Amino acid sequence: MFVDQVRVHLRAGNGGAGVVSYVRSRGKPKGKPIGGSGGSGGDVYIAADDAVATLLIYQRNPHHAAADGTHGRGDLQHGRRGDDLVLKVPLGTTVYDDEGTMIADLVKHGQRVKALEGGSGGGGNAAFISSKQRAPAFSEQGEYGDSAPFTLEMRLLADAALIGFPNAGKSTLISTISAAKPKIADYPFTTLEPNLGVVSIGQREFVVADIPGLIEGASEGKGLGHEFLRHVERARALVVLLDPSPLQVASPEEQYRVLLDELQQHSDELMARPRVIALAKADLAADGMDTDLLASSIGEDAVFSISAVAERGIEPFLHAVADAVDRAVREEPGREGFILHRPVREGFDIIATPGGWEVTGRAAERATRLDDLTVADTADFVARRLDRLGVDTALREAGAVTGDEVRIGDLVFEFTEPDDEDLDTSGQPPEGGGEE
Ligand SMILES: Nc1nc2c(ncn2[C@@H]2O[C@H](COP(=O)(O)OP(=O)(O)OP(=O)(O)O)[C@@H](O)[C@H]2O)c(=O)[nH]1
Ligand SMILES: [Mg+2]
Repeated sequence: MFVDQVRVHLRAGNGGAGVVSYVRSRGKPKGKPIGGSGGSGGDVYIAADDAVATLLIYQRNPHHAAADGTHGRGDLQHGRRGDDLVLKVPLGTTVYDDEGTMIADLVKHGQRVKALEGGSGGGGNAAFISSKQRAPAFSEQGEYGDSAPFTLEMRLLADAALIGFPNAGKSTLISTISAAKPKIADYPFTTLEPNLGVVSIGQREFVVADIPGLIEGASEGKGLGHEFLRHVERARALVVLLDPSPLQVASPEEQYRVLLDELQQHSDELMARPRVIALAKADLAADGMDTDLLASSIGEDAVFSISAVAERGIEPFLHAVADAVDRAVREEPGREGFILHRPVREGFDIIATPGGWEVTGRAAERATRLDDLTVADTADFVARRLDRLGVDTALREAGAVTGDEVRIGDLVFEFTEPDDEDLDTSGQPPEGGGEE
């Protein structure tokens, strides 16, 4: 089976934690802080790689994660950064985020998009030494790495798509001109999934797609309409196969009119693609149908007469298809691919909850992820960090009053409105107040 869309669940690495550690010397229980910081978690990239042919592996195995950073240690030993995860995908893969926004179109080998950011490592107590804080007794935990589902879609580009009514002989044709061996039968809708085959003619090679048959109303979803048209969209050139068999309900002229009509209904752009028209099953028509007459009655320059079963007329027809593909490649605007760069969201949000308030956002959550909030020093430090971010002011403006419950990440505390005299401070505690 041919997989062209998968949903993967990816996770960036968590940051390692920082630690609290002090130089120990005899008689002095606490010396200089030497707790190392944690390493950051690995990022997640999605990268086009020409050694990967399909998305099949991800359908079987959709969960992937980058490595976590390791924790810091004493003696100022910092943790190691976690290895990045690089998810290799075939050239021509488009990446959608969970909201359905296309974040990248990866068409060239090595082109890649950073899908998720690893968590930062937490600072060790050595990272928090300052003039006011000579021996910080706290360290930070690592941030969680981001995680999210993504949809990968592989736009399989066939060079030419075989278009025709059900039973027109599309599968029979691809089985004679390539190694593809789809099921062939004398009833409509034998082909339910596209089959691709590589055709060699002279020095040239191209990929042909045999797709489900098309009937009147396909553009409104009749038959296998939408499936059909989705695959036609991806082809550079179109091969229209007309079936002169008396078993077809419509004449070749009528078939051509219906086919073109449906293509146009679906998208005007399809009408501009180079196309080659062939009358199939030439061995059936005893007296041979006049293809010149057919061409002029449908307003085209030429109609090829071919028989896949009798292998008649195939070679000139294939040269014409190869020419059409070449023409399409030349006219193609050249897909450069793109990667969407979005600003990292700064700041925080305040959400009213049934029990009180919740503060979300990376900076605010990070500010509270310290190691032991039961230590007074640590709690003070967190309070100052939140104040500096403007969280207190924002809560007050949102209507928080003393006694309301506030949640930030894992931390839950009671809101306290500042005393009047505190209101004119810039968020810094008064000099010498409360420290050490
Ligand atoms: N006589 C003759 N019969 C053919 C030729 N090509 C195909 N057929 C017959 O036409 C019927 C339909 O052939 P398929 O190749 O399955 O047609 P299809 O267009 O793929 O049909 P769907 O997949 O149902 O859309 C089968 O019975 C084939 O044997 C041909 O060149 N000559
Ligand atoms: Mg078929």
